[in-house]
Amino acid sequence: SRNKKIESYFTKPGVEVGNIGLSKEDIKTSFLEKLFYSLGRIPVVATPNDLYTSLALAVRDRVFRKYVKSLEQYAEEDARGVAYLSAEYLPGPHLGNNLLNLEIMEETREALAELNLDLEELLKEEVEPGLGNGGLGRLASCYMDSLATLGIPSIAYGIRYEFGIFKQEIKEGWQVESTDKWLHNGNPWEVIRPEISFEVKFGGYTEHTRDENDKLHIEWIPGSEVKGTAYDTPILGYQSNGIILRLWKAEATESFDFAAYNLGDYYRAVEKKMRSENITKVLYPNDENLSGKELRLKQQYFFVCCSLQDIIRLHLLQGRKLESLHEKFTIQLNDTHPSIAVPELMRLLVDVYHMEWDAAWMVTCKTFAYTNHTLLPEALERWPVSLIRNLLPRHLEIIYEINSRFINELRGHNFTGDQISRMSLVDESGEPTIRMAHLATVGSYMINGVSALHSGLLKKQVLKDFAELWPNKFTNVTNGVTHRRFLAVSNPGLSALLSEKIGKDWLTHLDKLKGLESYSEDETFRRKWMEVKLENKRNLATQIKELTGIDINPEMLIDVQVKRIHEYKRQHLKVLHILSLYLRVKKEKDTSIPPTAFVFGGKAAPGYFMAKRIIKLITAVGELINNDPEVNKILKVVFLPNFSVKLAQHVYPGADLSEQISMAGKEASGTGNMKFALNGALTIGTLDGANVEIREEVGEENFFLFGLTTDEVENKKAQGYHPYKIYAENENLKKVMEFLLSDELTRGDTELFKPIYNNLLHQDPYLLMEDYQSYIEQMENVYHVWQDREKWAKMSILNVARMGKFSSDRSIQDYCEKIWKVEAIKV
Ligand code: Z16
Repeated sequence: SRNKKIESYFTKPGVEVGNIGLSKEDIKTSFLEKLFYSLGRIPVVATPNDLYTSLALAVRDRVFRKYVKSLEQYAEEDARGVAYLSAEYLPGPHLGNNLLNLEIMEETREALAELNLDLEELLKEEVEPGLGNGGLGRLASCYMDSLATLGIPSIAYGIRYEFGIFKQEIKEGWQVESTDKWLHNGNPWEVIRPEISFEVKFGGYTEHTRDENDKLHIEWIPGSEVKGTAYDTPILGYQSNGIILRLWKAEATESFDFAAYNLGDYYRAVEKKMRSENITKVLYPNDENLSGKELRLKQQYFFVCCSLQDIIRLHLLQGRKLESLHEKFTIQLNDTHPSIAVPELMRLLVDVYHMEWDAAWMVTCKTFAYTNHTLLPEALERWPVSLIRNLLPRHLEIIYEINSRFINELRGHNFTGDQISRMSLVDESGEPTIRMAHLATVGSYMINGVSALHSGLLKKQVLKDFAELWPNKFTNVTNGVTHRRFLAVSNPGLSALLSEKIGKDWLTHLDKLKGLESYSEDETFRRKWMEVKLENKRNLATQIKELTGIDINPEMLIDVQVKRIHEYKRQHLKVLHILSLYLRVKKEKDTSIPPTAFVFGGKAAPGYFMAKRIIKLITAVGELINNDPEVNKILKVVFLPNFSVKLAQHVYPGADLSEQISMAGKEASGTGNMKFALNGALTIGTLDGANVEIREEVGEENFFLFGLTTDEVENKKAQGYHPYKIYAENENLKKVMEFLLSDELTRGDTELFKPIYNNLLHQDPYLLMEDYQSYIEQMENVYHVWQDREKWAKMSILNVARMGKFSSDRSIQDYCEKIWKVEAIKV
């Protein structure tokens, strides 16, 4: 009887429980009900957070209504589905997005206005979940948006960090970190599922025994246990389905508490509890770098273990056999962070469910698919064998078993000893470590990179031997972004203009933007286009003023680089360019440079010395320029503190120029590049990551290209690269470099930028010296085009018109077709 449809629970056909109508009156009533009966508040004493929470709860009811319908449909059709495993998510604020997806933005605005409340003010109240570092976490959230919109049966699993990515403040020009207390005001979007909880074991040892039939039984006797409890957040698609983001929080298990209580050791029990909860306390703030810390491995295993138990529970709940797991579920590994899932699934199948090894292995490597997000050697995960032995002794045995079978297979294929030791899951060149990318590759049925260039390099570099062994296991899925959040929600001005010209279909079919192309020749349309941009620039200038106190004239060229601070991304190359302009204005009294505001934003990993220096360099250049009346009419330099999804939504719409200037071969894809172009910014960039494909789509005449290609970089390095020589032979570059050590910039602290100076002159691993001249020249070309605003507007329109490919809807469709073989079920 619990199997009946949602509708049949309601007394009158077509009537649903609760007030979940979508009219202005419904929303108003719901909002007040939440304020009175969920929060126990009246308007005169309600805080802004009370008002925001009431609205969020009212909206959440409507989101859940959509979600339960999707759930019912997915269950009924017994469909094949996707489980997405990611250690990071960056959903951004939920409220605005949900209002868009429910199509009640205007109704809500009016409902609140009738109560003398301003929707914009309430939207500002939301604190976003910063449960990721950057691109990888944001990509996972874009994919959830598209999975939901397209109606792909799916669930996303991750970690409910109590503290997300640190909050960044700038003090005396330096980055200062503080903890991100995102749950401080409560979280109206999540629902705790106390009964969806699983035990996770750590440490101890294994016992191998043989039964009377000489069959081997292996038991893992753990040293400790924790419990993971599910917290669900519904993520709604546009006009359609919803899916769940299920995040695990670590707690103490009852059994361990109980044992300690019995001994009368209350404090020891409480301490255990605290130690258990530590596992999900805080996100590791490193992107593209390893921490190598035990707690990080614990986090990875913890969420993987809970998620796999949950997947198996869901599978068995439908009355299916474990032998068919891979037919009903495909599990996507977002980088190697969840790759311990490979031995964990083997352990569950073999040790817990008593499947034979071969059968279990067949299921396992037909279940997983692995996405690689980087080629940077320092970012490729390796865990010391000793650490795994201590924390996960059974998993180490399983990894060794997988490896020995794999190596036997290689011997059968006549691989050389060299090749075999290169491909082994165990790196024995130094302290023995497990190469997690190899583990993920061996345990997966498909492996993909995140742009055409990156997928190609993956097969040529990091996984070369594997690509030769299994050519058909490798593919590319170019990243995409959700244009609903990053255009429809964050740029209402441009969205309205688009819809006015080509209708609203672009919200679900971004290709429809193609219809805009012909309007690039229409002068009145161009004027409207420029007006919308100017309005967005005013908005950004207001944000900048609020956050930094710096005045920006919205008419200036707004030139933006926002992304994690990393040497390979070359924020300091941008600084060298700014200094070259500064010297021209200051020393040569050159007044021909078009007024430009250079805007930076992004976090540096707290332990990354050079990245933190680069922030100080940016802010020092800003201090110098912004306070110099001879220069500050022409140039401004801004460092936006605490870059986040919320802030990003103000930044992309207001940008004229997008800086995508990483050294070729280093940025796997980039996704900011797509968000800028989608909002009408032109790009100056290298042939790196998805820049290559963006340029292909928008046309080379609409893209400012500079710098060496991947091949040229490789050759240059092979021949022996001498940055000092380039410096010595380029007068202009020399002056700019020397200025890094000048009193004007360092205010007498001569050591301040020496680390950057010395690094560039003598190592320069990311070829700033090499690419400097071509960057400066291409920036001159940017200025040349900028002087002709009509031409700039044309290029801007064509950029937007040709961005269809970079919707995450297309990426998810690619995953479905090339990898998952999953079909949409629309409600
Ligand atoms: C990350 O954000 C990325 C790679 C990685 O190994 C770790 C983290 Cl935290 C980024 C890539 O740097 C970027 O190029 C790419 O667009 C993004 O992942 C999504 O694929």
